[in-house]
This record gives sequence, C-alpha cells and structure tokens, in this order.
Amino acid sequence: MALRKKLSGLWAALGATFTATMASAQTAGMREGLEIIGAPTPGATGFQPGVTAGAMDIHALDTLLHVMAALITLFVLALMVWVIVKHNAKSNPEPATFSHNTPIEVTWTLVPLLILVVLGAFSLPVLFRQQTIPDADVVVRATGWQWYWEYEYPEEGISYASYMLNEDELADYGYSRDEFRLATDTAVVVPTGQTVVVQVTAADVIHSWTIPAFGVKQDGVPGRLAELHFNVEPGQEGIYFGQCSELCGAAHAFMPITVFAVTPEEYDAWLAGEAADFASLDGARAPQVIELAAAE
Ligand SMILES: [Cu+2]
Repeated sequence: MALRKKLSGLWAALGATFTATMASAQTAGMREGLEIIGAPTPGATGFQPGVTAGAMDIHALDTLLHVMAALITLFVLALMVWVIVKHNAKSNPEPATFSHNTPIEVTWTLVPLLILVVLGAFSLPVLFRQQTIPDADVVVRATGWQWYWEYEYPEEGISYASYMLNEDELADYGYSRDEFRLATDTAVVVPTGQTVVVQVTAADVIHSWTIPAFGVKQDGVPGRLAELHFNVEPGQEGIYFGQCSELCGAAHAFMPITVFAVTPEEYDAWLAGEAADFASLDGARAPQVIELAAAE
C-alpha cells in the first residue's frame, strides 16, 4: 500500500512537470493578447458583462422581473399604508359588517393570473432558446472529475485536463492574485461568432459547468450527456471564468473554468499548432490532482 502510494506520487510528479510545460505552451501566446472580461469584481452587484445572446436574454428577463417585483411591492405597501391610516379602529368606531365585494374578488384573482401570464410569456421563450441546441460549429466535451475539468474536442481528436493554478503559479501564466481560484493552467479555447456546443458530463459525482458571462450553466451527471450552447459575440474576444457550481466534494472550490474566446483565425491557428500537442496528454495528471486535492 505504502509502495503503491509512493509510486503514484512519483508518477504524479513526473506527470505534473511534463504537463505544466505543455500547458504554459498552450496559454502563453494566447493569454497575452486577451483581456479578462468575464470575472467577478470585488464589491460589485449584478451580473458580469453578458457577451452572448443567451446572457442578454437573462439580463433582460432579470430587469423585467425586478421592475415587476418593485411595482407589486410598492402597490402592496401603499394598500397597507392606506388600510392603517384610513381603516383603523380609532377612525371607525362603528365597524362595517359586509363580508363580500365581488368586483374586488374578481380583480384580485385575475390580476395575479395576468402577472403570471406576462412572466411566462417572457421567461418561457428564454428557456426554450437555452434548451434548443442548435447545430454546432465547435463541439467541446467537458467532463467533471473530483476535482478538475477535462476537455475534449471530439471532432479534432484533442483532449486535455484543466487544473486550477496555485497562487505561486499565477504570474507564470500571466495572471494576478485577483484570478486566484479562477485561473486554470489550460483553457477551453473557442472562436467568437460561432456556435459552440458544450457536452457536459461527469466521471464520478455531479459537477456543474458554467460561464456566467455566457449565461450558461449545466450539471454534469455521470453516465449522462447534457448540452449547452453559446455564441460569443465578435469583438468580445477575451478571458472568461467560471467555477464548478454543484457541490461535489472537499475540493469543489478548486476546480474553476477558464475560457479563451478568440477570433476564428486564432482558433484555427491554435488547433493547427499548440492544441495538437495536447492530443497525447489524455488524463496524464489525474493521479496528481486527486492526491493534492485530498490533502487540502
Ligand atoms: Cu465539481
């Protein structure tokens, strides 16, 4: 048992050195030209900037819901103030005895119904657009592992793992302390202006793949293949972060997601060049990360 552990540690160290070198080769060139767009901002409220039609849909729906909720709250507040001021026991020593008011009863049944219809009319189309998976220009398969993501481009024959960068590794990859627990050694690379379909699954427990700025989130369930789609608007080339969003175990907080959205030309160049090196790296670092994460 001890020997087995030692061997696995050795294998892990070798794998780590090997893949770290390859990984910086993947990100070094691309990282430089890209600004960070999809990241949380300290002290901020609201959404990260939306760069896909899906994210815009969600933002518009959110605004509508907030306006409606505010109006309803104000209306109920006004009614309560009116009741408190005008219909208290002091100003009505002789209480009224009626118990029904048909017009009001019909109104308070129909108006909430109407509100629900309006909510449905605006939210269901958004849901349908999210759940209708279009024909893909690029297919990426994201597999959640305890505790990292593995990516595969089935049509390109590329597969590689993506691990969170430690604090002391950030600078080597062109990141600052702000991107700690967001930045990963390798990134998902996607072209802007093209439909990307991500097939999300998991190998051990349920994980969840999300990029808030894209307006996408999907659970990865072992044995199932779920899909999400996005199309990053041209001109929004940059770096986008997400984090595993389904509580998946001890190192759940340490399996972030990094996406590089680049121009189609840069994407093709990546496929032809750096990405080709990754084809042989399938799972090479898995033993190491499982051990590290367990030690956390
Ligand atoms: Cu997870």
